[in-house]
Amino acid sequence: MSQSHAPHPVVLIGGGGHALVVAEAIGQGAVLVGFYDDAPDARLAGAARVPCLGALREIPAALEPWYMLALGDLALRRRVLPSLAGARSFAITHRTAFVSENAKVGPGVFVGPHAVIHTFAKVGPHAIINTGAIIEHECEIGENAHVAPGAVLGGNVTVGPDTLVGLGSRVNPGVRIGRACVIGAGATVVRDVPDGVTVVGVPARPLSRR
Ligand code: JB2
Repeated sequence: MSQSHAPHPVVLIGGGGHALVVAEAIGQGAVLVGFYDDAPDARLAGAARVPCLGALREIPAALEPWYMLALGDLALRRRVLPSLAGARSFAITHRTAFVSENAKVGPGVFVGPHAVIHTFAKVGPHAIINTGAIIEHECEIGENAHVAPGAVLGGNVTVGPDTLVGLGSRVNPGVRIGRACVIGAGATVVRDVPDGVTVVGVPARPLSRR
């Protein structure tokens, strides 16, 4: 978005805690005009005085402003995405984040404060690279995955779509994590994780199958 033009109107899908974080990272060139959430008094309305434009089911088929998914719940984000098929998403990178010029970051990705996306990493659409997360060289992050605050991925790690890599966890270089997995907070992942599996602990071991 060029700063020489009028700021582009944008909306957030979600108005809770994650939306507060995303709203604060929106830079010049975009202006937040509202959010959609089932709770009209969601925290974005109260704390940041952003208007609620309607419930999630009321998102117009031809949504004009560009949108950013700002719900933290990955399953809910996945359920809402089809209603946004005709709309245009955009990526938000906090001004303190480092994103290598050789990295590829898809539409709708949020990169939080002090996050690092290193050289030749690829981040799929609508992924969250949250506060202080480190995505080392050549990692591949799937669509709608969430690398939570303080998580560290060594080089060449693969994270599947809809997977949560929990707060402060560590993933050894080259490990492959499947789709819809959960890596528990503080876990250290030393071997591959199949689709749908939750792992916890140091070293991380399976807890349950979703
Ligand atoms: O079906 C629903 C639903 N529909 C709308 N389930 C849930 N859990 N929430 C729903 N919502 C709306 O999502 C709620 O009305 C509320 O405004 C918002 C959830 O806000 P909350 O602050 O609870 O969570 P969040 O999704 O914004 O943030 C979570 O994920 C972030 C990544 C939190 O765990 C944060 O701490 C975290 N940083």
